[in-house]
Amino acid sequence: MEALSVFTGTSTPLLMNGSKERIVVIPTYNEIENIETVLRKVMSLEPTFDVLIVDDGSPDGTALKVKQLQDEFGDNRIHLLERKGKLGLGTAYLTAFKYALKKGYQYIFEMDADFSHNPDDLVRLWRACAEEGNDLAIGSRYIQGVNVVNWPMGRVLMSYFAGVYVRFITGMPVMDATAGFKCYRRRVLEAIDLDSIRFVGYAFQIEMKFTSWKYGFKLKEVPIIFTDRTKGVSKMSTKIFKEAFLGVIQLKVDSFFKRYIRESVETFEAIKLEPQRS
Ligand SMILES: Nc1nc2c(ncn2[C@@H]2O[C@H](COP(=O)(O)OP(=O)(O)OP(=O)(O)O)[C@@H](O)[C@H]2O)c(=O)[nH]1
Ligand SMILES: [Mg+2]
Repeated sequence: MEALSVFTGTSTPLLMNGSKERIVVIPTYNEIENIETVLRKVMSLEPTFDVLIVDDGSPDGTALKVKQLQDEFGDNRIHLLERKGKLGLGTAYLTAFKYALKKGYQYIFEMDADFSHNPDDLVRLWRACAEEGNDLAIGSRYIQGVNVVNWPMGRVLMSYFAGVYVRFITGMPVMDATAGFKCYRRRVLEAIDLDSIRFVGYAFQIEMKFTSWKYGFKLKEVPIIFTDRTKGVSKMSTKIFKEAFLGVIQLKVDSFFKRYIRESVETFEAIKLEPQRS
């Protein structure tokens, strides 16, 4: 049954079935070696973070393990969306964002399952939004030197120069454009037309930051240390790389023809509000 919503005068409905604060979206494909440890770690954090796993039919039984942990922690703390096949990171996140908005979450996080992102940093990302008034906090590898552990030099250079390239083409002042460790305030995801987001890989991460920035939201890079996965297999491919390379130019060109007007905004002093519809 649909949750009843009460309009509060802001863009955020209060759900009658209990509005929740924080949810961490973790897309998974064959992460059986990491999933239990990462879920237990997130469940132990203070303040509490709920989790939404989007599993793309992992043949290694990742979803089954998630269900066992749901029995232990409750399906109101660990949520699971199962999709039939490997449909890509971008659509996994978009499906998850819609789910999290519908459930009433205020802060929605992106994190990988493979411990490249340290779950303890979720608290720092949340604080950057909740206490410092930012709308999108980005766990950044390149804001204080280069903080990448155990990646081959070629991959570090590619990732670093991807950021330089994105800044050069788009003008967006973000050092780590492909970062996938983030905290969104819900109003960012409410403002963006999620169905218009078209990229799936690293370009998806760039597109979400670029669109948030164009809408005038406050982005903040929070320094993190990124560590290469020690368990499981990488899903990085040259297709993902090509999509990002050409996608950035496409994003910039399209932005000349697009108007970024927020239709539903909350009153917030740090943000210059667009005129609201009566
Ligand atoms: N649902 C879903 N999750 C995916 C898909 N591809 C990757 N993932 C997950 O997305 C997260 C990031 O993928 P990774 O393979 O770690 O990609 P990466 O960090 O660029 O590469 P490595 O660190 O080298 O593995 C992990 O939690 C993966 O399990 C996909 O098609 N669908
Ligand atoms: Mg990874």
